Amino acid sequence: MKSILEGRPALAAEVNKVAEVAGYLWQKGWAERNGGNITVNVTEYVDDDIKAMPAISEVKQIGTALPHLKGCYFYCKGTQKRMRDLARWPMENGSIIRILDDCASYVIIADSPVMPTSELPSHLSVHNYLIAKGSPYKASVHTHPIELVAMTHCKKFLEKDVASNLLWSMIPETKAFCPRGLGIIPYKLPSSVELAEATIRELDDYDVVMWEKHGVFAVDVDVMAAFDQVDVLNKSALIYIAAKNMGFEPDGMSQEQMKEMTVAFNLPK
Ligand code: 2HA
Ligand code: ZN
Repeated sequence: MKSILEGRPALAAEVNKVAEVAGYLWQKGWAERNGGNITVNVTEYVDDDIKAMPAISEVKQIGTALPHLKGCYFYCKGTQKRMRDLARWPMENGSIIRILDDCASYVIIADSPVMPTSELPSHLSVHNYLIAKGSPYKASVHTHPIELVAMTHCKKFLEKDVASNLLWSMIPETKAFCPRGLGIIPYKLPSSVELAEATIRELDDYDVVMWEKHGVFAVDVDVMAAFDQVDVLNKSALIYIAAKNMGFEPDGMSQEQMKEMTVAFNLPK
């Protein structure tokens, strides 16, 4: 069977980026079993032949109407699929879906009828919100980074921007490459509408939000950039832990040094 990626190098490059990131998530220990999910808005790579491709699934309901997704196409990790398998076979562990004109349902169009992630309603709600806002962001990544999740088991790190300020102060690159910091969402049932709604509200102020005692949800222009933001934050958490393991509380960069960074690199806050 011919893959939708054949003869479409730009679309193939986007899907291959998802596979590369899925491999990193597994290697980092952030993607046990089927943990985590990735969706990418690939509408810009869709040609007339793709638009004419028949559905290979029945019509599925999203569970909510998302008016800005009319005619959009997404690559989605499959439900119950493993990141480590997706890393090698992205079109067997994920699929491309078409949102139908009612904006409340979708069909799978390629390559095989792999059902999308259990977090599809929250991922698609986020994409709907990003389009409504005119954002250039096309990718969303949910994963379980060990040290960042561990931090959410401590109440002080759940207060607004306490974790952000600590993580920024561990190494200059974290503020430079994750300038909006880490939003915090108090514990909510995985896959719930409440979690999706809270995530969207928090994405107004942050590119990476932490679901307490569960994992992060990150958005950016592509899947690699979203991964990078989580990676720099978790690197900072590792530096913090390394210092604690050496037996001291790390000093952190001073507020002056952080302000100097914000001005020198023209960062948002
Ligand atoms: O898809 O991580 O939160 C597996 C998950 C759900
Ligand atoms: Zn999860």
